[in-house]
Amino acid sequence: MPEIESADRNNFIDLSGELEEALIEIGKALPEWSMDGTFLADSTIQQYRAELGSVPQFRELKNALLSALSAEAGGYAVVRLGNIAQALGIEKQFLRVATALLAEVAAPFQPFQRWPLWKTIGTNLAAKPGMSTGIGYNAFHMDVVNATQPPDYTILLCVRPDPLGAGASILSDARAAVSRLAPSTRALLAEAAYSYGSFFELTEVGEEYAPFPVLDGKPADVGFVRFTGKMLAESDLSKSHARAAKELADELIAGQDTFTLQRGDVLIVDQHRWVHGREPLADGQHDVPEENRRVLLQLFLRSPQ
Ligand SMILES: O=C(O)CCC(=O)C(=O)O
Ligand SMILES: [Fe+2]
Repeated sequence: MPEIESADRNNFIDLSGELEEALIEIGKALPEWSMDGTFLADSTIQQYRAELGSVPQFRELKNALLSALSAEAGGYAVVRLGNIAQALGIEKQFLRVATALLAEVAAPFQPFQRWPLWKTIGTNLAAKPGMSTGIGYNAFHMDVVNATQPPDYTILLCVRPDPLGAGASILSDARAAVSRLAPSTRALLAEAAYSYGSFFELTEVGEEYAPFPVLDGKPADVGFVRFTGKMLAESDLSKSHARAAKELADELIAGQDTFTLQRGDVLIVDQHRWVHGREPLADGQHDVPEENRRVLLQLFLRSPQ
């Protein structure tokens, strides 16, 4: 399988060797971060910003990232930090560099109270295959779909891809998919008739939203396409609402981008515009020792109000 099947390469941001070298040095110098409740502390953001400000070419990287995430260009980006990961390992120093970069997009936070800022998503052979740690197809969804204020961005950092070569990421432009639907389908999706999942131990994402409309009628910079393919299988939807959701699911698949994250890749997804998911991991995971299985780290960003 080619590494990128249909993704627009402008969404993939490579760093010059010079910038990589500089960020490796910065990684060794950045202090530990502090949290202020569920958010990265403002003092840390200021400290990290000051350090990055001294790096030649950092401004260009930031501009490339913001432009890949802009409404005009798309809504997701992959920043390729593999060489920095190679030099620093994906441990504290590397995570400080990645956190510093992401803090330039919006405020890093962790709404799941029991997880650290970067939450590990490993591979669990006993998990339901379609769940985040499972080995199956993780259908298109937005994260924290059943909240009144889901995170504005979701971030997935690849620590280790599936060693058997599968588990590609899938991304789809939810706004474009909705625009291809019939008005009658859109009308059904605008009804508060959908629900999915439980809601507990969450902060800074508003209230539980159940039932919710998939289409909230708000402009793309504030509203969401509150969709998760998982509700098709797991929620009790009326026939007509289920059919409307299935039509949206099919359009999301028809327009999907597919690519396999490599070690050190940081995927940033604007949840107001794009949904994400994962192809199944390869067969044979039982023969892969646990320490070699796929691992991602996840965090979220909150845009200024
Ligand atoms: O495994 C993946 O690539 C995606 C995981 C995911 O979307 C999630 O945990 O919310
Ligand atoms: Fe997700």
